[in-house]
Amino acid sequence: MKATLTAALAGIACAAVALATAQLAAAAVAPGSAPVLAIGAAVVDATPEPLKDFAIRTLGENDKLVLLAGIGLVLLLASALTGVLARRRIAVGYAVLALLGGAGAAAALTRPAAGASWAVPSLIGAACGALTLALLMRKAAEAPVPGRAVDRRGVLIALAGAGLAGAAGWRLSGTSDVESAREAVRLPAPASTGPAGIGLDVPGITPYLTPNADFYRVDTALVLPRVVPEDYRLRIGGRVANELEFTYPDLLDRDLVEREFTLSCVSNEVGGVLAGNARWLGVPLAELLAEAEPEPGADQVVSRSADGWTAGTPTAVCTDGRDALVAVGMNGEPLPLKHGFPVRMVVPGLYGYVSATKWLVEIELSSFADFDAYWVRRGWAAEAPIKTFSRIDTPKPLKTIAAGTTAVAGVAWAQHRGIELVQVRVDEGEWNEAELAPVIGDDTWRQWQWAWEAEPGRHKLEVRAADTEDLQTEERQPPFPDGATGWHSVVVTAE
Ligand SMILES: Nc1nc2c(c(=O)[nH]1)N[C@H]1C(S)=C(S)[C@@H](COP(=O)(O)O)O[C@H]1N2
Ligand SMILES: [Mo]
Repeated sequence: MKATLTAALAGIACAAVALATAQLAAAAVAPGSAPVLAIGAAVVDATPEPLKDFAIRTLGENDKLVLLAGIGLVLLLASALTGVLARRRIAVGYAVLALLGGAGAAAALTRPAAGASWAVPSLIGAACGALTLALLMRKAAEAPVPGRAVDRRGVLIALAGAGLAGAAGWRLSGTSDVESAREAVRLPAPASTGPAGIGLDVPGITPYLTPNADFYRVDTALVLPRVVPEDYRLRIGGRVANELEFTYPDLLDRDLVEREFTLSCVSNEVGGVLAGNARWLGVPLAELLAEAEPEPGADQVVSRSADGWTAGTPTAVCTDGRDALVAVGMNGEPLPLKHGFPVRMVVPGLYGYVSATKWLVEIELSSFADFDAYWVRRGWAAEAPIKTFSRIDTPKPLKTIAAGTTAVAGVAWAQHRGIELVQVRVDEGEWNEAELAPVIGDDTWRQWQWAWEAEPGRHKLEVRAADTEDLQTEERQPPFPDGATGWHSVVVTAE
């Protein structure tokens, strides 16, 4: 029993050494090339749509953490079992390490941003794991001994060494250098500043401008891509007359514009919070495209991130006069790392997955016929204008409130069409018109409020909005494939 336990620990120690040395090697190659991250990313890409949707819905921003913890737990159990089996037949241990190294290398090589060197960390890890196994499980000198003798002190040393190497690798492949580069950035003053909206002041309402720290985050990146401004290049190519390339200072030296508008995610459910309103600073995308001169028929602007994610935006939308930006700033700061530092795209009126590429490194003119972007390949709509949405932020669902005058308030959005009307009703009665906050244009969300004389009892509140043309539809639709529809409702009790 005790020998089995030691063997299990030895298995875990070998896996830990393999992963730690791989992490250390990945710090030199690219953070995404570490085997667990590469396998995790491959799993994310291969996960069927309904499961991914379920994960985003139930786990929210913790989905990545849960995935990595899951992989970690599987590895822990598998390596313990391997250790036990390897004591009888050491070849089992070598085979599992080879399998793990091969899987890690293969997963790393299939990452869109990978070069041949991305296989190296997994292979180094597997080799170091195998060496550790050979050292820990020596042939027992005196026969007959059932299986090999496991070097117990060696196991502890291996575990400690793996801990140190892993911590060093993790630190080195982290983002602290990008963080300090970001802190050193001084953004120039905008050449053109748009109007600033003013919010309604109702307790519990979503603020008009979303602070960066509260801004929703959605992306496929398990580790934040590390893009330092010093090495930054934005390439514009594909079907254009002039290929262009810009450094980060090139972009900052241009006439920057600052505009407020709302970004929202296609995965947002009815009542969901995957939207934010910010002040974006950047270069008008239309200017860059005009200099590149797209060829006729190049109807899709494909934007690519440092980690190989892609979005496809209609060229016509990018050049129709709206504030489509190659953005460098968000609410007066350089873009936060999570939101695409140093450069991202943002286009008012389209869901993020077809327009808002973070860690932007390439703009390629193509056509919708020739290229499907990341989520389009997975069945989501190729063109995705934002659907009219309205939400009750206060009172909160299932709250007990005091009967009498109660502020019912929230936000509504229909970017680039604009919100014209918001209505609220109680218990499916008459619709009441809400008071709307003044807005600066059609591209930002609009706060609203309505004073409700709440009678004691349980009530259902419902909201709906209208843009310049249509009333928001009551028909419930899930986010897939082009955005959710339906009215948001909350049930509260007044006492
Ligand atoms: N590189 C990259 N950019 C990306 C994504 C991504 O997965 N990778 N996701 C997009 C999606 S689906 C949305 S809704 C927005 C969200 O931007 P935010 O995280 O800054 O709110 O980013 C977009 N840009
Ligand atoms: Mo999204």
